[in-house]
Amino acid sequence: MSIEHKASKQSKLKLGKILITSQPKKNWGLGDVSYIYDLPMNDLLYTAQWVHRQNFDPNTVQISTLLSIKTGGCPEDCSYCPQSIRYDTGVEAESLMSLEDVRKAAVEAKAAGATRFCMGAAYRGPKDKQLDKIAQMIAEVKDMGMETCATLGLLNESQAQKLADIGLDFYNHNLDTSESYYSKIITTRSYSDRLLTIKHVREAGIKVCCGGIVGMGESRLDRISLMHTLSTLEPQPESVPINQLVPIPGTPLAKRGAVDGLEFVRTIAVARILMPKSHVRLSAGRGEFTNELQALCFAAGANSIFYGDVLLTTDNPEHESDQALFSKLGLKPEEIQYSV
Ligand code: SAM
Ligand code: DTB
Ligand code: SF4
Repeated sequence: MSIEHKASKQSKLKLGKILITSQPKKNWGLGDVSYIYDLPMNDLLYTAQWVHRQNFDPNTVQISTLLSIKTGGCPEDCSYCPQSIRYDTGVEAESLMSLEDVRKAAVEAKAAGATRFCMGAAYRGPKDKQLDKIAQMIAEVKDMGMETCATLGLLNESQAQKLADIGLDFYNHNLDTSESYYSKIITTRSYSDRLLTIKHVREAGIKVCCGGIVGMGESRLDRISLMHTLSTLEPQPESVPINQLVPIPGTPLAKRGAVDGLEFVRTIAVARILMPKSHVRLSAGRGEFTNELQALCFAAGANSIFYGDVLLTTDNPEHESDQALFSKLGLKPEEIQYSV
């Protein structure tokens, strides 16, 4: 038996001068975000749980599965990435997968319980011919009754429209970090390039999946700034992946140590409070988390995971261990909510 999801009938919470409601707010100030981030942990977790319960069943987690449809050989210089051609990481460049192979992988993901299938390509941005092939993959996966997501790099307006026309549900394009730290991580494209792609996706009518990475050597202020930028996108992204850096030998960030687990939990809780209706996803790095840390992240408002033994090129927790964790925590997979 589970308890009533709504924590209380209160419609707001007061945190000092800041009013927390269960609805998305457009005008978060950087000072507000900083105040929330620095709250005593128990107050932060209570607030995040309160917001979460106003909007979601707290025992339900959305399940996405990733497939790298075009691996390696990417010309960009993202310092964290195993797929950049600039770093010697051992990831071989491959060509775009065939439609048949993508179909097989999607059938397996669906059988394993995924409700969203996310196709990733190591491109700066797709060429139109490549996009035509990917559009066919999206159509096939949709026909199987799964939600579709793609992450293909930069898109122009007409490319975003083409993906919308085929029925793509979500496009993932991360801001990765704060605007000021960004140039220390990537030089081959700018923060404004990223924001422009997100605008094209949004204007084409595709739902936005946008988040970042913690543990790249950024300060807490950079994490606060990233959360502020994400939460002031209008409308807020429907899906917010929070990655812990997976340090890849051969990349400039190979030697970065993970952030403290409790700092990661704070980032999740802040995302939940600022973006009350978004799915907040535990993304890369989960393989290094203990069950206890994952449980705290769910308590802080995370309600989505990547499920399956690999992410794009790196390991994810094995599906058996995720099933055991769900069982221990009494979590269940979210069903697809079709919009009409
Ligand atoms: N090439 C496309 C792009 O850059 O938008 C799509 C794929 S890219 C791999 C998607 C995201 O994965 C990146 O924006 C980054 O946030 C995340 N990512 C890549 N490598 C990572 C790593 N080593 N650790 C954590 N996150 C990583
Ligand atoms: C996101 O934010 N994380 C995912 C997905 N979006 C595409 C990718 C994580 C990649 C981790 C490194 C790898 O497996 O290559
Ligand atoms: Fe990796 Fe994407 Fe950057 Fe290419 S654009 S290096 S695939 S994160």
